[in-house]
Amino acid sequence: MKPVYIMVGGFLGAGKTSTVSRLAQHYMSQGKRVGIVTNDQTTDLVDTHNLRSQGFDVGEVAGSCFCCNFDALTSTVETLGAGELPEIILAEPVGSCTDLVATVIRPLTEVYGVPLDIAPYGVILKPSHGLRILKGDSGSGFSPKANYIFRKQIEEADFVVINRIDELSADQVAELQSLIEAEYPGRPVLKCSAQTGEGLDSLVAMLDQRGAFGQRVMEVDYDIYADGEAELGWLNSQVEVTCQNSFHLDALLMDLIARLHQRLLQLDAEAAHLKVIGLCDGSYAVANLVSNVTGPELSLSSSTETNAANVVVNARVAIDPAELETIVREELAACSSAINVDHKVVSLQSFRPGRPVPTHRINE
Ligand SMILES: Nc1nc2c(ncn2[C@@H]2O[C@H](COP(=O)(O)OP(=O)(O)OP(=O)(O)O)[C@@H](O)[C@H]2O)c(=O)[nH]1
Ligand SMILES: [Mg+2]
Repeated sequence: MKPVYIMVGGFLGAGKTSTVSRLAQHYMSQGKRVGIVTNDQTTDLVDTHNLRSQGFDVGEVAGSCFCCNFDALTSTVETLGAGELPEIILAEPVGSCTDLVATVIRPLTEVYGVPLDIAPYGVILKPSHGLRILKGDSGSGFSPKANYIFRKQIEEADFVVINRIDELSADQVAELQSLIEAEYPGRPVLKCSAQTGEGLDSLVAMLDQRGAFGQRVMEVDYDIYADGEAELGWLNSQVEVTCQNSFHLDALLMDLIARLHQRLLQLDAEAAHLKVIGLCDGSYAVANLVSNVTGPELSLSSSTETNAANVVVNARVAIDPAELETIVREELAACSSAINVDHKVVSLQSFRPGRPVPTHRINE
């Protein structure tokens, strides 16, 4: 049997990692061997720490996206499993990438030497930005160029998943569905909650289908795509937090996210996704901000008091990266001093993503 390759696409903060985790649990509960590949423009990935902490076999492509470093994707796939490729490979591309059918799926079929069974390509739709972007609201939080990426992601999908239905009204789900169907006909629309697991069965059934999938190659204006991606300030950082007494890990992460949220609101700088993971002694917590209107959320509580933690911060915000770095450094200092803990920034990278230059592009 060829390993099944399942790529879970979607915009920054849409719920890709949460969905990958659900799918991995599902396939492992069926006795299947599962491997995951995460991806980011630089090192120190919250997603990798998060998925590894859940016990999954995770390989990481850090430093460039799957499309621009296709060989790193395939060589990372080959590190998964103990000497034998997993039966299920789940891959999460960077949430600001598009054109993945032409630059990843087709090359996996036509260039890569290892035969894979490629599942239909699904894109997770993020309601907070999706509703505003699909309705054409000028106040989507991002510029038309970033919105272009969001739309292109849906255009190339075999199917679309409206995520977070646990917090949407029936009217909101229906509105999103009709907006998707009107603009992108022919893509089945699933409704799921990666948080509660609702709709997972229909997602698995969709991923089991085979046929004319992974073939929606499209025209992409790489100038608009590059400008849209470069609008985002990107920051990854790893921080050591220590204290003579103990502190609440969850409270520290939530305070940091809440402070950063306030700063972004003051600057009218839209968060695409701010995520922090705190790790200590086998315990971990995750806090997120997926849009300025949504507000901070503790997506995973550790309920832990500790005197030392490793905190990883990943921020993707429509702001100048130097300004983002200043804000993150200031708020790390502020939330540390508020509870009398010491913090040391061990590593920090902030930048705008460079122009995407795919290794392969098969678009006929
Ligand atoms: N309420 C609710 N929250 C969700 C759901 N799916 C994901 N989230 C939350 O949304 C946030 C982002 O989820 P992720 O799975 O990290 O999103 P992502 O697409 O992997 O994000 P990036 O990798 O940064 O692009 C987290 O706080 C999740 O807990 C859902 O179905 N319902
Ligand atoms: Mg993710």
